[in-house]
Amino acid sequence: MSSAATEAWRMTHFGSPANTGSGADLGDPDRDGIVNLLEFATGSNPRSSSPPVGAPVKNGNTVEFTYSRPKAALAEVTYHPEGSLILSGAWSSLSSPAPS
Ligand SMILES: [Ca+2]
Repeated sequence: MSSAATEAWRMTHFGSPANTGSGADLGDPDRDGIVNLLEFATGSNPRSSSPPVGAPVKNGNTVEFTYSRPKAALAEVTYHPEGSLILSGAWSSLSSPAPS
């Protein structure tokens, strides 16, 4: 992915707008298991180990999953949350989050 917001984000964190090396979309220079594209999409710091993206929380009979979506990423990233009732089952789309 390459656009104005992602290039600016790479400049801020890696000193270059290029989608290569440490700043590549699938790079994980802080080795926290979260690739740069997901760090950008959820607003975490790609140069410092971050906790997992969101955490499911039981609320009555539902499970809520909350994650951050920075405004800069909303213009460039399409979010498609998916879920499964069993770990070995097929994943299916969940309701899309409301824009914010
Ligand atoms: Ca990372």
